[in-house]
Amino acid sequence: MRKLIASLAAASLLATAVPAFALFTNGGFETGDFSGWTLTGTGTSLSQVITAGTAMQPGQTLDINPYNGLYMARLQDVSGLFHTTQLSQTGAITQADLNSGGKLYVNWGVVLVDPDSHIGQLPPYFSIDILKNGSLIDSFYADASNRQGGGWLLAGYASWSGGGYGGTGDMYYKQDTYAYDFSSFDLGDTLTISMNVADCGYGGHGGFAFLDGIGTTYEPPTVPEPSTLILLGAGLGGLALWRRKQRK
Ligand SMILES: [Ca+2]
Repeated sequence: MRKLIASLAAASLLATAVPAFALFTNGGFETGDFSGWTLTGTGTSLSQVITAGTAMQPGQTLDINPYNGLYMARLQDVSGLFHTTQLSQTGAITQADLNSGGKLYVNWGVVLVDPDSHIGQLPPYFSIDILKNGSLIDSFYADASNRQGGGWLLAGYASWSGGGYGGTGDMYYKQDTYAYDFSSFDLGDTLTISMNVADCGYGGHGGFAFLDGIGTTYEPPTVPEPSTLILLGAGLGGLALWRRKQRK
């Protein structure tokens, strides 16, 4: 029986893992490392593949766990000092990719420190670039100035110093899914994705990004919404009350 369950589990893993990330290798970081990806920039050594047990950054109060499976990538950390870091991979479009609906998905999140201190002047940011056969074809950009785009949550308070620089301020977090329609691509065209995160341009305010579920099948991120947390809290509270009543 145990053998049967194990083989069923393995079969279902294969069934879901292969089509989800057909375009890219290790699109969910489930190898536990950056295999298949190219990591470049000045924050390379600050970046790692994290699990639910990975320690939070100093000052971070909102725990951010893998969006899909057991692992996800984190680019950079809470420190400033002008880091910029890129994670990229190039894949050739297969028939399976075209059959999948022609969209590329990225579950992303980013924490940006003190985004209002110099609005419009080199704030920390997150961006995604798409290249077709080596030429830039789409760019997505996010910074937290004035909570651009909505959906930003307070994630803690950063207080960092080093190398003659320092930065303090609220840490703002946003999680979303980026979707790119690659129906203009033909079989065999190459698609390069480059995901970038940068500290502010004055050396103080850090930015760090989370990436998971990168592929041609949408994998909903497992992120508890604040409203879900409240409902869960209410549910647990109700259960505790019911238990207390049962005991009497
Ligand atoms: Ca994952």
